[in-house]
Amino acid sequence: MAEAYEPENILVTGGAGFIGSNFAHWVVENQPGVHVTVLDALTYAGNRENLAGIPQDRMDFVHGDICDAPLLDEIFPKVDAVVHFAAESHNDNSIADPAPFVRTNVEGTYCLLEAARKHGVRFHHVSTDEVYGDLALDDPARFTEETPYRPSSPYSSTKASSDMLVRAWHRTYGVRATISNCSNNYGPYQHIEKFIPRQITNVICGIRPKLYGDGLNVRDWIHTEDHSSAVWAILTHGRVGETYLIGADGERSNIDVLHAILEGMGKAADDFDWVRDRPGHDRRYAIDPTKLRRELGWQPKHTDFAEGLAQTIAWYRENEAWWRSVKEAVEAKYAAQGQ
Ligand code: NAD
Ligand code: TDX
Repeated sequence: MAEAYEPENILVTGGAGFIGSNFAHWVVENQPGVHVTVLDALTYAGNRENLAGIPQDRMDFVHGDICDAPLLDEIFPKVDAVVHFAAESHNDNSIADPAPFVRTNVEGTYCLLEAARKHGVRFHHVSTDEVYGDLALDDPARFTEETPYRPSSPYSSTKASSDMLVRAWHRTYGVRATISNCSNNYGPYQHIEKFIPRQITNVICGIRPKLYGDGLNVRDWIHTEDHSSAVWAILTHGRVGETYLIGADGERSNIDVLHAILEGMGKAADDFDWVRDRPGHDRRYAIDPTKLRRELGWQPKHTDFAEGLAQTIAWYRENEAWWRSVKEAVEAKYAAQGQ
């Protein structure tokens, strides 16, 4: 474990999105000496409401774009570290229109790295296991930090590109950077375009859930709160220049997850529609989190998926006002794609 690094002022990009807002809440609740500045463009995926309840003296909110270099020059002198979550994050959107993915994920990360270099700010880059491509269902292997990059989708290829930029800026310019590649997150505040909240809100609305392809694709689920604690462990105790994989041994097929949602919401196991598969759909993701656990002693708290899912279902039931106004448009977009 590296000597502890203790930031006092952190910039959280994408802090009004799903994982970034959960991270901002986690820091405010668990790290009393740390001040958070959120920078978020409030795209369709960002929602100021996600940060409700955070005391004013603990957080500043800046509405702006990570590609705006003059704005970064104003913010960076006030922070010691940036934790970079901002991204276009949805695979299906990247297939329909890749342009915003290249801009935000590649150019945006470049702009932040240049600002970090200029102002001597530490950099934690939040990335995904999708940079490693996919594994066969019968392959005993899991991804490790040594697995070669082999991204499949426009989304994952832009995330892979951003990881490469971070590595180069560390090696060439000495930017003090760490990278984490995490598996699929679930929990509160996730946009209803994503698999789990889409199906939960479908059931609430009386729409049949939609399963792509043969439903056997496997994702390695982790609760977003465990992602937050892992990112904090890497930022404060990780070795500069290193990559850490984050996962919580949560491999499940999509059809198993859907069956758990249907059962948890009182529906029959066959009460869903099979729909068109995602082009280039990755078969299986699986993380070997040995390095993170051994080197940093990190442990997930949410090890019972059924319980985490039940809490997530309850959250979407109790927070209908948070998602209801966008449901129709999300489903219309999917319907136009045959999904
Ligand atoms: P999200 O789509 O819910 O949130 C993204 C946030 O970034 C939004 O608030 C949006 O307004 C903001 N944003 C987008 N473009 C911006 C720009 N140009 N400037 C400033 N802000 C901008 O995404 P998420 O699911 O919370 O993912 C957050 C990060 O975690 C991403 O980098 C993603 O690649 C990574 N990640 C996600 C998962 C997952 O399961 N969702 C898993 C591993 C890694
Ligand atoms: O309606 C659906 N039906 C369905 O079967 C949707 C929306 C998805 N799926 C399938 C596709 C995937 O196999 O469910 C699985 C999960 O889909 P998503 O929620 O779109 O997630 P995924 O594509 O796996 O990517 C997610 O995890 C890695 C995040 O969106 C990424 O940002 C992250 O990097």
